[in-house]
Amino acid sequence: MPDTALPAPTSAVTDRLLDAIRTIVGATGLLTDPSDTAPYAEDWRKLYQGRTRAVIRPANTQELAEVVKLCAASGTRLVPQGGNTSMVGGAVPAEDGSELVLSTARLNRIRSIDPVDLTLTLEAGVTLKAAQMAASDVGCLLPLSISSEGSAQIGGVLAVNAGGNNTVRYGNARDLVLGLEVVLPDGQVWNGLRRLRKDNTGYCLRQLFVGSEGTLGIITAAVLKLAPQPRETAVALCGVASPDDALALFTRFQAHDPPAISAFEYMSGPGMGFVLKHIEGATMPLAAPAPGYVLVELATPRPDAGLRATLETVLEAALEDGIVLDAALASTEAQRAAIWRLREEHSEAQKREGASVKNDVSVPVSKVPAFIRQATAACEALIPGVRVVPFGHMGDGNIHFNLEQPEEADGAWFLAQDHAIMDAVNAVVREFDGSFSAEHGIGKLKPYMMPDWRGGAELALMQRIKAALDPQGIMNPGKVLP
Ligand code: 2HG
Ligand code: ZN
Repeated sequence: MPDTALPAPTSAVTDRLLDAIRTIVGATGLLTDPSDTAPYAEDWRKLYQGRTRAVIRPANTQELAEVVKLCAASGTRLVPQGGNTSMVGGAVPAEDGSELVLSTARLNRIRSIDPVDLTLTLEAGVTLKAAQMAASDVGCLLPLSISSEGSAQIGGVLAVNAGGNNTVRYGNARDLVLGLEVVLPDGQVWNGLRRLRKDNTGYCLRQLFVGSEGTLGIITAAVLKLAPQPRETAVALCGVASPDDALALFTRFQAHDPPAISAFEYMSGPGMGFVLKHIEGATMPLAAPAPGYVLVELATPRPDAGLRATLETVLEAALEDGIVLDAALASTEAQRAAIWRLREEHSEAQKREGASVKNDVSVPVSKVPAFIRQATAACEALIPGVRVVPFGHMGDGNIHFNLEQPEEADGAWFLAQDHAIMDAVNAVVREFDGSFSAEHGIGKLKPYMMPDWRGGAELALMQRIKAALDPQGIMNPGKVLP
C-alpha cells in the first residue's frame, strides 16, 4: 500500500456523541427521527439509498466547526450536504449508517454585497437563486445559472465547481470565487474571505476546495465576483435539423458579436418531446417539431446594443441558408421564461419518462456534432431501442449525453447496464480528447473511472492532498477518489 493510504475511521456513531452535538447545535439543529432524516439520505436521482442516525444543521460557522472538531476526535465520518441536488450521489451517506449528514442549510445569510467592488459575500446555505436575487437587487448580475438553482446551495455549487448555462461567457463557478471560508477536517476555520482581484500570495488554496466535493473540508462562506447587470437580453428558440446545424449557428453568432452570447444550449427532438409530455404548462412556440433545438440568449450591459436586431439578422440569414428550420423570438419576459423552462425541465421530464443513464461529458466545442453522432451509434448498437436524448451547454462543449430506457424495457434492468453504457460513451469521449465529468463532478457514481482517466501522477497527487488535509478520511468518504 502507498504511504498515503487512509486508515479506516473506527468509531460508530454513539448516543454520547449525538448528545454532545446537541449541546452545540441545540435541539432544532439535530434531526434524528428517521422520517426527518430520510430525505437527506437519498439523492435526487434516487440512485442511492443511504442511512444516517442524524442530520446536523448548525446555525453558523462556529457551531459547524465545533461539530467537526468533535467528530474528528471520535473519527466519525461526515457527509456535507447543501441542496442535495447532486447528479452523481455526491451528498448521500453510506448504507451502513456510520456517517452523519452535515447540512449547511441554516448558514443562509448574505454577509455583504458591494456594487462598486462587484463582490458578494455569502454563506454556504444561500440558494443560488437567492444569491442571484441579492445581486440583482443592487443592480448586479451573479453570472452563474443552473437548472437546480432554486434548491442548490452556494456551498455545494462551489464544492462541485458547477458550470451551467453561462459558462460560454463567464466560466464555471471556480472562475467566480475570490475568497472562501472553510472548516477543515480537524475543525479549524480557515478564513480566506478576501475580495481582491489581485492577490498572489503562495498556493491558491481556495481553488483546492472548489471542486473537491466536500472531501477536503466544508465550505461555509464565499466571496463571489459579480458582473454588471445586462441592460438588454434577447432570447430565441430555434428548430434545427442536426447538431451540425446547431454548431453552424453557434459559429455565426460568434462571428457576429461573440461577447454577447450568454447561453447557447442544444436539445434533442425526443428530449423536447418528453418535456412537452410531462411538464405541466410547457408549450412549444414553434409551429412544427424539429429533430433538434437551440436556445440562444444574447445579453449585454452596453447601452443601445440592439441585441434584438442582432438576433433577427443572424437568424434571418440562417433561415435563408437552411441552417435553422424555424425560430421564435421572445418579445416579453414571460415568453423568455417559457422558452428557458423548456430547457430547464429536461432533467425532470427525463426522470418522469422512466429510468435514465446520464453522461455529463465535454468535448471541444467543434467536436460536439461528431461526438453526438458516434456516441449515438455506440449506444444504439449496445442497447437496441434505447432512446438517446442529449442536451446541454453546446457553447462550452458540455453535453448531457443521456439515455432513456427502451420503452418496453424494465427500468431496473436498464439501470444495471449503466457501467456498460457509460463506458461505451466514454470511449467516444476519449477519441475526442474530452472529459468524462464536465460539470456534475465525480461523487459516488464515477470514482471507479478515476484510475483510468486520471491515474498515475495525477491521482497519486490527489490522494496525497487528501491524506494531508484529512488524514482520518472523515470528510465525505467514498466520493471522488476510488
Ligand atoms: C442541466 O444542464 C443539468 O440541466 C442537469 O446539468 C443535466 O439532467 C442532466 O443530465
Ligand atoms: Zn448542465
